[in-house]
Amino acid sequence: PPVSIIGAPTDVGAGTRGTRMGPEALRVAGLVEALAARGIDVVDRGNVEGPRNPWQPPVDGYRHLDEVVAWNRAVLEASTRELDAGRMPIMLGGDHCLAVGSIAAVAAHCRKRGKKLRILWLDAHTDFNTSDITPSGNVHGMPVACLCGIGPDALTSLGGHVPEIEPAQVRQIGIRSVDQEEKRLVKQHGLDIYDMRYIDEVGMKQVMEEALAGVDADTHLHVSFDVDMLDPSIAPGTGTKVPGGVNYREGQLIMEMIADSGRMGSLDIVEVNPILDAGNATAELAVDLVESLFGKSTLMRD
Ligand code: DIR
Ligand code: MN
Ligand code: MN
Ligand code: MN
Repeated sequence: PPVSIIGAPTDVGAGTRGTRMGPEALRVAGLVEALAARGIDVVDRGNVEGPRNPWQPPVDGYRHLDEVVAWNRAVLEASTRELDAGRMPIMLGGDHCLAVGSIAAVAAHCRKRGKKLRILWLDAHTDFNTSDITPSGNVHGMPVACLCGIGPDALTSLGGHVPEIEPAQVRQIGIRSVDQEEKRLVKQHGLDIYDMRYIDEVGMKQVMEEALAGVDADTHLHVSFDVDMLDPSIAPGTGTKVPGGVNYREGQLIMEMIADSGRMGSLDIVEVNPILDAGNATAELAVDLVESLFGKSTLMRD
């Protein structure tokens, strides 16, 4: 399908500032041109707008909740518009709190069309914290819980359907940092987690086969790509780096196998923080991986 780029330049959900520059970093790295060069009909819709980052400590376990809600509302509206027009939204973050809005839009779209929804959550973190257990108050550590109906009303009911998704629809890949209480919660809710140990043990090919199992012609695949899934040695431009991440070849294989499925209907690229980067290496790597996500491969394969 045709593609629409939506920028969401904010860091209100994070504990380090700078992801507000993520959309521009990805544009400067040539995202739009790379997609156009693959023959894709791509339009850059520019950026949605929202409140400035007030840079305050958490209140009742949330940092900047009102601002997070406002940005997510803007992302929800912009994503819904593209999905209604039959286009594939690519949301450029911004921090990962914005996936509440992008995925709420996709979930509503799937309910309307009677489509199954599968979410691939590519991340070092499970992002399943709540205000009671969060070590930081940063909402970018909470979006999966919010989408599953656990969180503040303003976020869980943003799209008008609670919960927006079931844990069984989610596959998390690249995980290696889960907070103590968060571990209990993801286990309790039965999230399907492919952590780095499992990737080491069975290899990325088997991981992706398992994560994509059951994805069929009636499935809308949403990919939520937090660049901190990648090893910090190749992706230093992000705020919460964790050693021992997905390497370059594993990253390419993830994207190529998603492309082979032919079912991706929406994408988030989040947590790119050019302030922390080596040049613009992380955005450039993200663009390289997105090219694979859209079918660029070394040879023709069948
Ligand atoms: C940590 C970090 N689990 C938190 N989370 C991040 O603050 O909740 N998620 N960085 O992407
Ligand atoms: Mn994340
Ligand atoms: Mn992360
Ligand atoms: Mn994060």
